Amino acid sequence: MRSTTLLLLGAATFVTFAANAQTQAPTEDRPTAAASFVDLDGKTVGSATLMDTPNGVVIRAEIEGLKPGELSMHFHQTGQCDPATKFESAGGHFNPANAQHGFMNADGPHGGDMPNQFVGDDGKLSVNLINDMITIGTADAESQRDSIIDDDGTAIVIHAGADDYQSQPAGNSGDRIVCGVIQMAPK
Ligand SMILES: [Cu+2]
Repeated sequence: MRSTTLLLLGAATFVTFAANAQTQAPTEDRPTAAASFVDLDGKTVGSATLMDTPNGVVIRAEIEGLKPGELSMHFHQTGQCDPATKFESAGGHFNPANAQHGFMNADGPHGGDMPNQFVGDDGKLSVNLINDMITIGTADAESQRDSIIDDDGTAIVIHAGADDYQSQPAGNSGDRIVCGVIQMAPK
């Protein structure tokens, strides 16, 4: 009799613990990632943090030493930022869905497309946006989000000019001037 009571108590404790873990899982287990940006001289000019959410990836970034005005920023398909190649090493836009480039394109956009950004007179860019086409977790068929964490990595590339949101393949956005490789945060 006594041992049965103890067993029941043990089972009840376990059930309570399991229920708590399940409630907390969605926020605690969200993956995060980061990037360190370099310019064409290979100098570090800023950093970004990426946070997965149920609705896309929040990107926060601080970059300095830029020319004031409008410029563009995309995810590119390869996680290699080699200044010697003028960041051509990062490949084309992240685009596993084989869409066309641009928010103005009925057959677009690329998963890596993002809105233009503005650099202040102090040469600093402060980014806080959500890209709802991607995930840094597992690709999600239901939401049609593709994971940017793949075999050859992914990079964020900043171009010298604004994206016109329609020209192929990259919005006529000018030279690649800053690049950062996405690194998964350790678990
Ligand atoms: Cu680009």
